[in-house]
Amino acid sequence: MVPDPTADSGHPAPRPDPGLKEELKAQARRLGLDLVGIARCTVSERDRQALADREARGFRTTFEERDIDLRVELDRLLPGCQSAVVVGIAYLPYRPVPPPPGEPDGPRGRLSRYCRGQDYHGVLREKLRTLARWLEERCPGARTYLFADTEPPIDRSLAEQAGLGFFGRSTNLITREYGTWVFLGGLLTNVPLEPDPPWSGTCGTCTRCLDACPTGALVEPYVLDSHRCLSYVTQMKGYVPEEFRAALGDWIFGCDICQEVCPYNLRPSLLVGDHPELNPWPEVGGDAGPLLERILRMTNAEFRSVWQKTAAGWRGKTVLQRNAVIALGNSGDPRALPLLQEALGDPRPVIRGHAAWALGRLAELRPELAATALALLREAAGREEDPDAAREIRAALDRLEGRRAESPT
Ligand code: B12
Repeated sequence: MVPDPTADSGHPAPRPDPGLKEELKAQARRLGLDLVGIARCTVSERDRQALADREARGFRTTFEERDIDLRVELDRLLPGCQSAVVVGIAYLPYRPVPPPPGEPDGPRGRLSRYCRGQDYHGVLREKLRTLARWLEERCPGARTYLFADTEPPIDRSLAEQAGLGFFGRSTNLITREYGTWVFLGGLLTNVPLEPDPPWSGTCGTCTRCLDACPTGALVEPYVLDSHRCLSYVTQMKGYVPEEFRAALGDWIFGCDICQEVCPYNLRPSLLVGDHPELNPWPEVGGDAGPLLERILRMTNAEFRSVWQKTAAGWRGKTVLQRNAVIALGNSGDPRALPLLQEALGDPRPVIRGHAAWALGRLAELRPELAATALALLREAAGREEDPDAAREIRAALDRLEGRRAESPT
């Protein structure tokens, strides 16, 4: 059945209106949307192919819509869809944020820039909803479909088509003004709007992102094996595959390595965002990052009142605490030892299991702690009843005992 573009409004489909596009863009900027461009709602065969290849190679995550047609045929989402109004909001902070005054010192974790302040989804959605209402009032018969990360459209592809930036080899969208530090979203609409020209930026011969990725997740330029990407690893539930634990270093949610090394993000002319709500919160440690001890000991109430309001909260408290345990091991800081001892007695097996690995890792980095770590692990092995946690403890013991046997006395 051919969708009826006049459906549910009672108005005829909106007609081209030459002044509308600039008015709409001005309105978007007034709302604090830093970048705005228009794309046509045509099917991109590159998108379809990229999604099919990704599926075939096992690179799709469970965070994405499975139905490829729904992701590329945009009028399935909004019948009669003519244009995509694509927006970007810059999140590189405009001022430094220190940790809360008087906070004790200790090993800290690193949060990716995208989750240090208020959850961007809410910030972006509110602005987009206001923009949608404006368009619907300004243009009788206008209908809109909002997208911002969690909906089927491929946000970066629409942003590229709308002239906001170009696909870098890291698969991140690189913008002229803010480099990659932008969140993307937009509105599909049945209003016809003149598309903007794409920006033909290029990575030239640069492969810094591919070279810097500690897990080799960028398997080819423009192709990410999502399951190797540390950003994904910090967001997965359950046991983190061992090969990624040391590579995580101090990252406890998300990873910015491929963005930090990008020359487009290192230009002196790079602009910063002016959105205080997206700036790092002191409650999550400001620019210094959160104290791992605080994460490990946080209550459900603290999780709800702080972390759940950032983009680092959606996978729950246990995932964050598991990541903090891994980071403690990687810290090489002797102050991590009593915290890991505590984690080894946690009621959740997944925390005990990672604490065992982390103790082993700490002892590897600080050989003077090996005897204590061994004693703690042997004690834990004697009382552990959960098979997965017991396997982790055994593995940590084997590695430590093996190393001690090898090392000269
Ligand atoms: C699933 C997902 C993830 C997964 C997989 C990421 C991925 N690269 O696909 C994981 C969890 C790993 C992830 C990580 C991150 N994500 Co994410 N993620 C998404 C999500 C929900 C879907 C992505 C998707 O559809 N991929 C599908 C495939 C097809 O895309 P692709 O692999 O990039 O393929 C394209 C290119 O490779 C290109 N291409 C292919 N070949 C060629 C050849 C040439 C010559 C060229 C030019 C291009 C090109 O075309 C393909 C599309 O047609 C989007 C939101 C959304 N709905 O779009 C956010 C989104 C992409 N994520 C975002 C962010 C911020 C991140 C992180 C930076 C977060 C962090 N700091 O930890 C990292 C970046 C990691 C990385 N290098 O991509 C932003 C990106 C903003 C930007 N400026 O690019 C988005 C758009 C969310 C948003 N609305 O703001 N993410």
